[in-house]
Amino acid sequence: MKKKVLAAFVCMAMAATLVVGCGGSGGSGDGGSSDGGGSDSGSDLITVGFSQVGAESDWRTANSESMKETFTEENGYKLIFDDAQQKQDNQITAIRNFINQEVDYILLAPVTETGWDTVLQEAKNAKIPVIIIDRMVDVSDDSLYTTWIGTDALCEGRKAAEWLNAYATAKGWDASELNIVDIQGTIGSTAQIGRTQGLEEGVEKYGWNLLAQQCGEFTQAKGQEVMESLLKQHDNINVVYCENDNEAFGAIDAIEAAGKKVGTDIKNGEILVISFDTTRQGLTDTLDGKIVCDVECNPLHGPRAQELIEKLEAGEDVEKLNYVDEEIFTHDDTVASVTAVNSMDEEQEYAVTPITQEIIDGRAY
Ligand code: GYE
Repeated sequence: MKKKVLAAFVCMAMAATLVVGCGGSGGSGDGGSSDGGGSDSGSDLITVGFSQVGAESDWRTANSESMKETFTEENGYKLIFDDAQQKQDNQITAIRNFINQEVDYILLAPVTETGWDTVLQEAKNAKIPVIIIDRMVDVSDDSLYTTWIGTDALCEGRKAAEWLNAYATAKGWDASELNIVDIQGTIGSTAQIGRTQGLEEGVEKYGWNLLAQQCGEFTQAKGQEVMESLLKQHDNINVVYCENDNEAFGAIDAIEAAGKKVGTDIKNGEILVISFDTTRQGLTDTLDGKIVCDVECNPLHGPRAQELIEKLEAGEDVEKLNYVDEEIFTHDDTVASVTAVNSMDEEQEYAVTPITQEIIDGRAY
């Protein structure tokens, strides 16, 4: 499988030409539902049913906004948006509704990887192309979906682990001194599977102590609850690996409420926080030193999904897997770059960027 990077500016350029690009490409139908946003007066809108995981995190909110801003009537689309509230059953029901409504495309951001074969076979039988967004699906037959766009969660985890090793080495910390807890994301989601694996590989490779792994469901509330209980069980935690920013916000609150400090001075009792997503708040916490390393995961998939649909409408081939390029941001400049292997088994060097207010101000989410 080949890697294809969809740079945001290319998508923006595509978006600018969209009105011309998709006019008149109606496909199999306009959909029957009226819950997707306004009147569908024209007959040439492309109807897109999007089954979203939920609204568990700031990342997810930015992702939903990106999709809603992209698939507008002005852009030639009718969007039927369904929030599944983190439940796969709700997603399966939504997909069946989209099939009944004869949408032109089904977009699915799957909560977990498994359990999709039956309903995606139904979509295939109805000849509706399915585009998987963000997390992946693990299906027995790859032809059950047309294409996927999202993040390389395993590579993100490896970047974080390699950064931790480089940081610890630079600080002169012995691997055996690192006592890590892992607040995991929704179990069985691509983001959790990849980020957990990246950490576990680091533990295996470098000999850190992994004290505990517990699910924080990618939410701030659960991240806080889990961290509170972990602090009660272990008095020697000096690294918290949070599998998204919202969990990190909760974990930081729990650490501070317990009278401890977050930061890099682990020899004097501070707890070093690692996170993923690089939301504005996450990066603000990175600037403040509350999070020391935040690995980017970009949620702005609307224009990228739109570009894929335009190609399909034009009868062009699209790559099966479309990974988005992502960066690493840190509080300080101790580590300049890390080398990690991505999901296509390519070893790459990734720059590590010390965060600035300018970078935060320039971010869309
Ligand atoms: O990191 C998290 C969200 O699947 C990549 O889901 C996504 C993850 C993201 O809830 O914040």
